[in-house]
Amino acid sequence: MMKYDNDGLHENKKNQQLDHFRVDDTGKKLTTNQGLKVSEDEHSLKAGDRGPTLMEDFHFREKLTHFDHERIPERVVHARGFAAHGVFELYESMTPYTKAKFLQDPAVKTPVFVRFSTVAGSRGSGDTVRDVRGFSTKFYTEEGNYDLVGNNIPIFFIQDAIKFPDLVHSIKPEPHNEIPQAATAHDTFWDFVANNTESAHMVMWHMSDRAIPRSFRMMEGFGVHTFRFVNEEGRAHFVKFHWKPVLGIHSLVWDEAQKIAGKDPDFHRRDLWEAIEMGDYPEFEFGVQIIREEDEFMFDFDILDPTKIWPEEIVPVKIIGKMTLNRNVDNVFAETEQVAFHPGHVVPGIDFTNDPLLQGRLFSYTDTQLIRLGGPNFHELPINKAVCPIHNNQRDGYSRMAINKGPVSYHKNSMAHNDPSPATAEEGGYVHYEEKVEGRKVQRRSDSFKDHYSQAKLFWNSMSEVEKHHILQAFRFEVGKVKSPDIRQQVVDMFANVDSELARQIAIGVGANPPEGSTTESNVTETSPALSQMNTVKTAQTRKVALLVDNGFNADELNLILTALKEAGVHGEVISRHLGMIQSADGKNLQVDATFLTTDSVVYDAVYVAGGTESSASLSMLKEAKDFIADSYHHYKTIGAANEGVELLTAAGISTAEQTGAGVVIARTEEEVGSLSKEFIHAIAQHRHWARQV
Ligand code: HDD
Repeated sequence: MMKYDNDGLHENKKNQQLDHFRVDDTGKKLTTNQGLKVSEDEHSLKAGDRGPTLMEDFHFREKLTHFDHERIPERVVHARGFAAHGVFELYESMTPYTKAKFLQDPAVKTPVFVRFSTVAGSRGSGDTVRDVRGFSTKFYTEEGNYDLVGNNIPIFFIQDAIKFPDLVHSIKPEPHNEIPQAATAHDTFWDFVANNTESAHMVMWHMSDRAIPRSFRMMEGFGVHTFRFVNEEGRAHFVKFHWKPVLGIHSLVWDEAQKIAGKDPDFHRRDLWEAIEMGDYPEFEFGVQIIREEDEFMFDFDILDPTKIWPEEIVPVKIIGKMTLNRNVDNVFAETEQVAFHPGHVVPGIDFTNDPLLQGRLFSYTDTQLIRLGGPNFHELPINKAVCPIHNNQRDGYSRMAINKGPVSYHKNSMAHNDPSPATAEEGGYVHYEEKVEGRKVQRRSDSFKDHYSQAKLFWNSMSEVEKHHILQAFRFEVGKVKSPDIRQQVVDMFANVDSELARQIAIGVGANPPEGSTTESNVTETSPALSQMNTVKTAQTRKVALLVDNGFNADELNLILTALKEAGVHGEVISRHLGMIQSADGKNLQVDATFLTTDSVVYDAVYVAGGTESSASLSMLKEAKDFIADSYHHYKTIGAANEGVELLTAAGISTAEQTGAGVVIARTEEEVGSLSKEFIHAIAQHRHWARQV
């Protein structure tokens, strides 16, 4: 019987389809893959108690053989990823622009599967490395699967797909020693950058906080390329796709990101998994930027150049729908690993443009699935299977699931009356947009793709002082790890074309010569406020707070805080010396969630120190407790304390007197305790307190 679905989000067509494939072993007897019940699973069949194992033991052979073949090649890029199911809902019909069925009727809910990823690291690498994040969405529409295979950065390193293998070879660990893993802070990457100047804009984003997101739930997504919307009348518009996180765009700080990579390498996947399990369903609004075909050449950048954004202040993002991720996968291999995305999986009403990066991607993605998933039938895997019927003349191949009936598997024919027959546009057949194309065959960069620095400068201009400082520090870290002085110098000289002061500051940090003069510096003075994370949504919802508590705490005060946090949708975890129960001064029990040994400040958004003479005195003796608070402070996080808890802040070296207003929220009187929780939650919503960054 189907579960009652009170919000209509869970029971969609894809979920129902997947239900046929889900297997639950609870209460079942062990069988072989042939269905034979097995009577022994610990001892192989041997000739005598101490004798050799017999070939005849088919169960042993099957078990070992399957195990020996359990691994498939990881993705050549985006190997480490994590995914979830959800639903897409439209706010308003896009009929004037596109005939795509899933973008017509706001009543239609489209099932989606979304995979987030890092790019450079292998499957077992850390989550919080400095890297671009993949953001791939498969819409299971009634007209077939539509894949939006994007990133959390709106542009790309290169303009032509022919350079993709070179880019990736330079980013990946160096082949002679496979160092470093999942990091771009090494010679080959920066050598590539300095010799391929179209990467300048992307590198600015990559050095910014965008490359160290706080959560998959708190980053934007972009289709990057310019696509085409085509409506029922055959009229086309250029379109760019955006995902906007409802929780805002927030990042880690670099020191914290590096520490999390050791303390909890699964930080981002755990965050997504737990949010969905707790019902904090991640939400992203879907936006489109639209340009009329006749306006193609109106801009001072080429709208087909994938190293360029369409500034939102010039071409506004129209929000047209929302995606909610509401179900974790049942099996990571079957779903997250076997899902096969492809920018070429389109539906009628969505078409391509001549962006040369997009054109090359249209080849690469099917090709890679053939080696990764072992043949041409990967579309039959449950996670990839469309929710509409599939009929064609393709047959056979490894692991074919469909049993196609009849002798005819060719077109045209008379024996089967041409079935399956092509559909007309009116019947939903995909008709490629009839773009007029004329020209000579050439192998060169279009003149309109040659400006590599203007938008890099626009990005730099749009950053707050805090963000600029982070970018500079990231350059100094990354380029500072480059061994070749020549490459370090080349990078400094290249970024002098963006901003000479930035280049001079990088030079100081990495022991290079400052750029001479500023004659080549881009003269762009505009800003795009939409690019700065300072202007994003601020909310405390779904944030995680560590409550430092020990025996003898003040139960009334802590309860006040815990209730307020819960009401604000903030999650509190009690941290103490040991697991189990601790007792308040008036004898109330409290369950401990983690200890100073099993967790760390870096995995929380804020810290609160409970009052109570005994509790505070006990934690003051503990170096780990003081480090916890000091680290939170150095990572600009909100710190709260009441009554005797304030003394622990002092013991941790935090001057409470001066720091009021910079995210240190304290209460010493009964009255102050009353308003503390409100101030504390407001401070958490600020994400970080940059006033401390001096
Ligand atoms: Fe790509 C995977 C995003 C350029 C070739 N790419 C992959 C994934 C994402 C992107 C999110 C992971 C999909 C998943 O979760 O399974 N790629 C991008 C974006 C690009 C881009 C936003 C530029 C705008 N990619 C790009 C180019 C090529 C590729 C130019 C080759 C010509 N990408 C691949 C690939 C991958 C891939 C090798 C590896 C695994 C896969 O496809 O399924 O084919």
